[in-house]
Parts: sequence; C-alpha cells; structure tokens
Amino acid sequence: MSYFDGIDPVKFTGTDTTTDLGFRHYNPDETVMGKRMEDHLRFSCAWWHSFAWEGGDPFGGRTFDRPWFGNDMAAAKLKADNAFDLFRILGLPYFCWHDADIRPDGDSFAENARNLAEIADYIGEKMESSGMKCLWGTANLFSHRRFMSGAATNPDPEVYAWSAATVKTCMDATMKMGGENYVLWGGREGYETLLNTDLGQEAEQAGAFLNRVVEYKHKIGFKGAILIEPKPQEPTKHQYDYDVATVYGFLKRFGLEKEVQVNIEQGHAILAGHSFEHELAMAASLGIFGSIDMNRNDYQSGWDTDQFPDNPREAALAYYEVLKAGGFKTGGTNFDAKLRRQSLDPVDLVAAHVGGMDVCARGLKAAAAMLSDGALEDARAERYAGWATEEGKALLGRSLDDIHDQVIESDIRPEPRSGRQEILENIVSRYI
Ligand code: XUL
Ligand code: CO
Repeated sequence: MSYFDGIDPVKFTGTDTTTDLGFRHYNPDETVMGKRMEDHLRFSCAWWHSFAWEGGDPFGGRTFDRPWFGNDMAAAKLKADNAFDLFRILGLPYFCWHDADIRPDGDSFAENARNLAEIADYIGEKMESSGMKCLWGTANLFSHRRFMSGAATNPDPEVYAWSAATVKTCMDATMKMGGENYVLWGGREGYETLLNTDLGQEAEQAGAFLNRVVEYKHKIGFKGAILIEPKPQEPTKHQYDYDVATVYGFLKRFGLEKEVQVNIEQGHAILAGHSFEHELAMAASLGIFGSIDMNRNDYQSGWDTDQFPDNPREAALAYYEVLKAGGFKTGGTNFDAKLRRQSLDPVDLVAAHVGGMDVCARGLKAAAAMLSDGALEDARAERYAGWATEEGKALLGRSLDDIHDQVIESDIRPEPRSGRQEILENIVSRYI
C-alpha cells in the first residue's frame, strides 16, 4: 500500500482543462529549442522537504502525519518506497537527498555510515527498476546539535573531523547512485556573534575542507560537479557563503574556481538582496553556473519559507539566464520546496509539485521564445555596439595618458542614450 494510493499518474492536459492534477504546460516530450522539455528542465524532488519535513514552525511542532515518520531502517525504507511512488506519479527524472533524510540517525559515526550504505543500496535497487536518477547528494551538517557552531568552520577540530568523514560517506553514496553532482550548502558555516568568532581561522578551515572534498572527488573518479549553494543568513546570522560573488571570491582564494560551481536557490538570492536572475547571470559570467533550487520565499516575511514557485514571469527570467548560459550540463531544477504546514494531504504534495513544474515549464517556453526571437538580445547588442568596433576593443588596452591625449584631440562629446527599460519590460510581458 502506498500513501499516494488513489492518485493517478499526472498527465499533460494542455491549458483548456481545470483539473487540479494535470500539467497545463509541462509536456516532457515537447521540443523546445531542439531539446525535449524534460531534458531542459531536469526536475528533481528533494527528499528533505517532500518526505522528511514534518510541518513544524517556531511556535508549534509536527502537523503532518506520514506513515514513514520514525527513526529506524523500516521507516527509512517505507519513506523510500513512498518517495519512489511520488516520483512515478509525477514522472520525475531525478531526486536528491541529505544523508539525514534517507537514513535513521544512529548513536555513533560508524552506525550512521552503516545505515547510509544500507539505505543507499536499497534506493539503488529502486533506481534500477524505475529508471530514476540522482541529481545530487549532500550531507546534513547542520541539524544535529554537534553542528551548532558549524561543521568545517567549527572551533572544535573533532567536529571538523566528524564532518569530513561524513562528507566522505555521502560522496561515496552519491557516486554509487550515479549522482550527477555533489552539493555543499553552508548549513551553520557562519557565526552568531563576532565576539566569540575567529573569522580568519574559520575561513582557513573552510578552504582546507573544500580542497579535501575536491581531492577526494578526483581520487574516487567522481565525474559529477561539486556545487556550493550560497545563502546570506539563516540559520546563522551571517553565513560565509553569502551569495554567488562571495563564493567566487572564496573559490579564487583557495584555487578552486575551476573545480567548483554553484547551486543557486531562488529564495537565497532574494534573502541576499538580489534577484534570482542576477545570481544566475553572475554565476554564468564567472563560469561557475551549475544547478538551481527552485523555491521562492514569501516576499513579506524576510526569511526562507521555501515555497513552491508560482510566478511565471520570475521563472521566465530565470530560465532565460539558464538558456543563455547554455542550459544545464550536470545541473537541473530541484524543488527544495516545502508545503505550508496546513497542507496535510497526499494530494497537496502532488499538487505542489505539479504547480511548480508547470510554472517552470511555462517560464522555459517563454524564455526560449524570447531568446529565439532575439528581441532582448538585439537591443542588448545594439546598446553595446560601440564595444564591438575596432576602437572599442582597443580602448581597454590603452593607457590613461594615451586615452587622455586622444580625447582632447578628437574633442569627443558623449551623448546619453535611452536604456529603453519599459519597452524591454513590455516585451517580456508579451511572452508570459
Ligand atoms: C537550505 C537549503 C538546503 C540545501 C541543501 O536553505 O537550501 O536544502 O539545498 O543542503
Ligand atoms: Co537549497
């Protein structure tokens, strides 16, 4: 028996229906810019929020009642069985996980490692029979109280050691599942107060840790990408991996900018005071774009609410940047999104993914059309046309005094030109 019994596989219905559980835009086999929609979007379901999340908030505990809640191997396997049933209903190609989402928590490191290896084998068998793939694996180095002051950046070397050993087991499990990426989100790598924190020491620890991760990737021959997921605050007041630009500076400092990419989450971008598309464009321009977590925040609340996406315009602008970056390579669209705590029923979990997938598909189609028609890119090219000329190209290599002399000689008088922002915004609106 499955928790989702009675819910049929969700089908593409087109836009003329009003059913709650039909894809109005997501049509996996439809070709968009020469590629199947499924292969563009590469949707992934997150074990953490879709199956481990209990519906708690700071004022109250669990609201959900799932048959797989429990801390033993039987519960972990039941959770996996139901997860794969949801994947089947949604027609999802990928999933992702933290170790703590998929295995019971043991009394020792060795027990955790054994539990992870056992459940990874169990999931591996289910992958084989279903054709499901693993987008990424990761270690939860933030929930247990041992990580309260950080993992790699903890003042206690024993916590660093526990964390490093845990990442090794999670990379092994990811590799065994054929995972296409390995993610490191900073969890509690940050601080609550500078009064007790040695910033410089903690940065050295983080740099060494990531270098060891990259070393291990090469040692075991893991072909996937290593991804860092930026976030500016929460759970700690100040997270070290603040945003894409900050992560890039960190990678450069430790010589890892060719080895590590970023997993960009919509809600984290907003928390950092950016737009999602800014973070995507920044990563692409720095050559470190990897993957996305497609969950939004409530714009009034100021913290990470991890809601399923519901805004086609935002999705369109995001996929526009993804397409411009050449699309996903190892990455994909992961829903690191959770239900509201009053959404109790199996159908709520299905509908949440259906809606999210549909908004992304609608965004992708709009983005592809905008790109193919060239309306925005033509205007952008025209705006920068001066830099495409011979003089424009030469200018960046010339010295200040050389430029100074020529400015006097040519008596240049630059004329401001319209940025055409409203016209461009209207163009985007036409495509949504
Ligand atoms: C936390 C978050 C994590 C990472 C993986 O805000 O986004 O789920 O995606 O650890
Ligand atoms: Co995330």
